[in-house]
This record gives sequence, C-alpha cells and structure tokens, in this order.
Amino acid sequence: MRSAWLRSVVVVWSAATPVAAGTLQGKVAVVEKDGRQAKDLADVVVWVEGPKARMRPAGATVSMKSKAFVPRVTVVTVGGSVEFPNQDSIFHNVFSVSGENRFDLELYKKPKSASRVFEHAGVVRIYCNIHPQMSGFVLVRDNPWWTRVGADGSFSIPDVPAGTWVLKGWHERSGEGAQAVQVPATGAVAASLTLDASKYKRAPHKNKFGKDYEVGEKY
Ligand SMILES: [Cu+2]
Repeated sequence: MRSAWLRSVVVVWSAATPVAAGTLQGKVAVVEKDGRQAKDLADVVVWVEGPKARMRPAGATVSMKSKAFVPRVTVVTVGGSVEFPNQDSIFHNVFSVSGENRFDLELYKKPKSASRVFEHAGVVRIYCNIHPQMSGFVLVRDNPWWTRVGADGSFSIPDVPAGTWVLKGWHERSGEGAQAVQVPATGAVAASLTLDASKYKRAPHKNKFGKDYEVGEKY
C-alpha cells in the first residue's frame, strides 16, 4: 500500500530528526498610571531571549510620510537593513543615539532614500533632527522567536527550543518587562506578562547634537 509506505517513511524521518521545541503562549497587559489597562496593544512586541539561531537577516522599510515614521514600530533581525525612503517633499533626517545602534542618515527629501544595517540586538529610538514630533522605534532581535500581540494582548510563539529562557515584552510607554519561562520539548506553556506604563511621562527629546530643538521650525 502506497499510503502505508509513505506513513512509515514519515515516521522514520521524524524519529531521526527530533525537534525539541514548544509553543510559548500567553497574554500581555499594559497598566497605565491609574491602574487602567491600555487599549493600544498593537505595537506591543514580545520575544524570547536566550536561544540562539542561525538565520538570514530580515530587513524592513520605514517611510517618512506627513512628518511621521510609518510604521512607528518595526522589528528586524540582527544584520537586517532598514530602508528609510522620504515620501515628503521636505527634508527629513533619521538619527538615533541608542547605544551601539546609534546612527545618522543626514538630510534628504523625496524621492531619495537611505538605509541602515542594524548589528546589535536592542530597542532603537529613531528621530528626525528637524521635526521633534517625528519618532519611531526599530526593535532588533537576534533570533526569530518574537511576535506582536493581538488586540487583546494575546500571543503565541511556536517552535521555541526547549529550555529556560527569558520572555520579554515591550511597549513604548512601559519599556521592557521580563519573566523567566521554561519551554517544554513538546506542547505549549503559558506565560503572562504585565508591562508597567504607570510612570510614563511625555517628555521632549534632544536633537542629534544632544541639544533642545529650536522652537518655531519652518519646514
Ligand atoms: Cu523631519
């Protein structure tokens, strides 16, 4: 019987290459100042820190459009390039002073573009040196085990290597939250994470020279 033969081949193959990996699933909540739960969870990213993986770098595109970075939150992997096309007819700049990922793409306008390769895992805050209202984030991960959460905060990360790792979550008003997790060799494990945004204060940031922006910009 052909199907029986096929089945035995599949069984032998899977027995020869055991995959000790489980699914990490759960829910993230972001708690605001008065204890109320945040509603804007679309840009919450969760990831597993610890397991190493060989992978092809994954890049992305972040446009500068109507004086905003679109999308506002982007995730790439180490070695991934982010293309920053300027779709406005005015000059913009992209810079970051986030540790090892600091960079500066100088000034350009539509239809020009510039790019940056991110070599270090971490959260990179990006700004424009002309327009203080322009801000965004590039999250650089060193393995493929990350995801954005659903509208209700739920997430599921499949095929995580078995082991004890750290589950991290991030939202721009809370920063990172962390929790130890034990991922089983098969099946799923649940973990929930509460991110504390209660101390968030909207504050102006500095320009690329570490100075205040000049008020009354005319662009
Ligand atoms: Cu700008």
